[in-house]
Amino acid sequence: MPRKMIVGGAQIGGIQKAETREEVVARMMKLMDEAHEKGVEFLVYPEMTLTTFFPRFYVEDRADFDHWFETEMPNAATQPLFDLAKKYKMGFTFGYCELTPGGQHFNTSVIVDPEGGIVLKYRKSHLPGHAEYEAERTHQHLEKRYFLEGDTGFLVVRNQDVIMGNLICNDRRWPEAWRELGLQGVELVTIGYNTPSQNNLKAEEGPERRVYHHRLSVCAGAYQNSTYAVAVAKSGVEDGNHMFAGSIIVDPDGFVIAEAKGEGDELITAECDFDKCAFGKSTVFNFAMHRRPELYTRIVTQKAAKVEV
Ligand code: ING
Repeated sequence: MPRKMIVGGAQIGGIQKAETREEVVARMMKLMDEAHEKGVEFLVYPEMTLTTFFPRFYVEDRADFDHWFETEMPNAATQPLFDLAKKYKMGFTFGYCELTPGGQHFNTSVIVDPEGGIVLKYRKSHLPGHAEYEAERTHQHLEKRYFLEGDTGFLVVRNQDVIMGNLICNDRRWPEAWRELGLQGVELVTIGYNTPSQNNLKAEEGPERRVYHHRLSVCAGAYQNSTYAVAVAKSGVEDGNHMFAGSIIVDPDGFVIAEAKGEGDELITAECDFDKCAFGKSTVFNFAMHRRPELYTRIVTQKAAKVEV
């Protein structure tokens, strides 16, 4: 039985600080309606889909930003989205900011099956940026201030007969993260991201180079682990701050098979044939045949580079 499925990426244009969860969920549902019309069976939304990218703002007391977090999922604001997906028998994944009953703050994403059940919860492992206000930066990027480093590790789940795994934004730049999923046989890696167009320490670096690095990371990760990847942006302008778009669907050979044209709310789709993952996994990236973990000790024992020459 071939495992073909139309997969969608629901790129979300900027979410302004003043926008309510309900307004954002309505935008997400409009894209889900369009996805259903196009036969999409699994839909990928961005990182922090429900709110503006608030880590660009500094607050002294972190509790002042707890209103950006969700204390339960689904909740009143997101239940209509879960209900619509169940009506369409559509699986989906989206990112949101999680505040646990124990008071921990995570940058989280969930995979939801076509019956509306959460079958995987992942918490962002690699937090970019800094924890304190840094005046020399043109923009703040305070994810290390507002989130704990994720504690789930890299997880996969068999959903809709496909081995799926989540990464979030900065994770896509770390090959170790992809390989952790690859070593579990992953066939679809979904990645939501919010990536500012400017380098806040190197003003001359424009969006072109940053979009290149985004595509390079996703295409390499997909190819080197023989998996599909769907990377979806929250993009456009949020209260005057620009984030690049560039949502893409990448096949197991590392080729882009669908990409967004604009930087607003936009659906991209592609038919994925998940049996195509098998060839790379049984030849070039036959891990059992070719890997040398006994030589890779630095990768798991050493955090920083050590230069001894
Ligand atoms: N954003 C960015 C990302 O990893 C970044 C931060 C941009 C890091 C460019 C390095 C270079 O795409 C988030 N939210 O992780």
